Amino acid sequence: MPGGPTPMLTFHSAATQQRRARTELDGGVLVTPYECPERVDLVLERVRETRLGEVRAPEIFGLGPVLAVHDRGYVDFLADCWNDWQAAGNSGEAIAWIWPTRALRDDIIPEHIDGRLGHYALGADTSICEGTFEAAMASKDIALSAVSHSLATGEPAFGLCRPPGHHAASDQFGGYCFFNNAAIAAQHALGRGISRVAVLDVDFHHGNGTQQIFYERDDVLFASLHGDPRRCFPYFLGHADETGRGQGEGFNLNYPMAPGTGFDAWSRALDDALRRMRDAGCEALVVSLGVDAFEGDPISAFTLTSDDFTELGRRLAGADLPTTFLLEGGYAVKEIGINVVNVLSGFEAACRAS
Ligand code: Q9C
Ligand code: ZN
Repeated sequence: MPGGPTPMLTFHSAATQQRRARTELDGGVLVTPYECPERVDLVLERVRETRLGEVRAPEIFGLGPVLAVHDRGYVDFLADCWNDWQAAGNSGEAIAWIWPTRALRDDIIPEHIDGRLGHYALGADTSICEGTFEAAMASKDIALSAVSHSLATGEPAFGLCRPPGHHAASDQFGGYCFFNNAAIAAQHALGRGISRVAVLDVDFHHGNGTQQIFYERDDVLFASLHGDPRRCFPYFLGHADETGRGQGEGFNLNYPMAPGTGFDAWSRALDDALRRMRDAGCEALVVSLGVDAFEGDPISAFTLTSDDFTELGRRLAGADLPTTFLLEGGYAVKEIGINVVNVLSGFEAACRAS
């Protein structure tokens, strides 16, 4: 075709920046969150600078696709949390501080906002502030728009999601995530004539939320490459022996790796995951694209280089599936645009070459 295939579309919305949290509990102090709105500006700038392709606003999908993977009470909690927290007379941002841990009951959801926060939070790292729900709504619309475009055209698409999603479980937020964008997109794909979808999570952290949502299902193959939970967030999920349950047995693949892991070992895990996706007959691919496996990431511990991200893109193109990239983590803010767009242009270059 003259001029080659259609360049990759990026879906973006300024509404993702309505979340501007001021506080993250980190090392016993409240710091400015690593997951900051500038991340989106820099990725967008790089998309434009490299002429990756057109940037489009998302369509509005409402709550239907959210409720297909998240609990109704959880979604209501997120919608009301900031108001309820303020109404209780608090001056700072909403931070969970007590949980239904092993010695307590978790079957009665408290009425008080402090108790509700503990019920619906998986950690204390993620504060809820004004605009959080609105940003999470925009983020899932971006994911849904990207996957819809990819399935309709067969072309790859990039969802510039923020906040990220892969730590969000069916009824819990944390790890900077509220709605599980990748899970929402994968579920949406299944409603559109795809019978099995692969979610490949290359973020440094284990995608605990995506794993939990699909753990007993065989229509979504979830594979995650991540820092060993013995030493890395989220600490309590992501071990290699978590392979799925019931119908889902064999459809959850974890590749935990030691801090310090570089592209050699990391890409062997990647190739194995890609082979398993092929063997399982997956018909579409959703990539949870965190770039915090980067050597310069301030809160992560792998040593991938910017060039390694280009090679990652090339290898993903080898799967030869309709592919949707959704932004997850990546906190080396100065390099985030280069690293994300390297994956996307590596993918495009490999598609053009074949
Ligand atoms: N304040 C994603 O990459 N926080 N989330 C560790 C403690 C948890 C990362 C630092 C890291 C969550 C989407
Ligand atoms: Zn991460």
